[in-house]
Amino acid sequence: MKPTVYVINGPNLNLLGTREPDKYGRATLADVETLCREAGDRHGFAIAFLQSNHEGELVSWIQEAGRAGAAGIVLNAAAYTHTSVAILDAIAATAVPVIEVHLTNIHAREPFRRTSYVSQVAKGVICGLGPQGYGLAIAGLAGLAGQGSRT
Ligand code: CA2
Repeated sequence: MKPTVYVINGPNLNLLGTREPDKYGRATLADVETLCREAGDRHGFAIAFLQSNHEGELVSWIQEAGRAGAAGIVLNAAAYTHTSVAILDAIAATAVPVIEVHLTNIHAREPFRRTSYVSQVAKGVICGLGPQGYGLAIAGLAGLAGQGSRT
């Protein structure tokens, strides 16, 4: 069985491609899922692609990835990136490497977006590259798995 990468998306990302295209582009979340599945195929991963508007559900999926022995988590926690100690704690408690992804460059936007609780416990961070950042994160997890590194 292929190792699984969990791709977890936070609040409002279900609206991708339908609103604010100047900021977030025209790709839908379904397009991002297709991109992730293609990257998964290239790197030998099964993909569990998830989105929720609820903080606790994101926490539960991070825990589930840990229990399942996932190869990695690609996490765009959206607005919870900047507020959620619960998500920070869930990542800190898992042995699964987390790559934080943002479509936009969070350092070039409002000052409050420069604070990321996720970055404090993520293995790596990719932002500002749009949907391709998800594919790069999956490639990065493949590189980490090749090194035998899970932390
Ligand atoms: O750039 C990113 O990926 C963000 O995680 C997106 C979040 C934002 O709060 C973060 O600071 C950066 C917002 C997601 C909202 O997604 C929408 C997509 C289309 C239309 C409206 C919202």
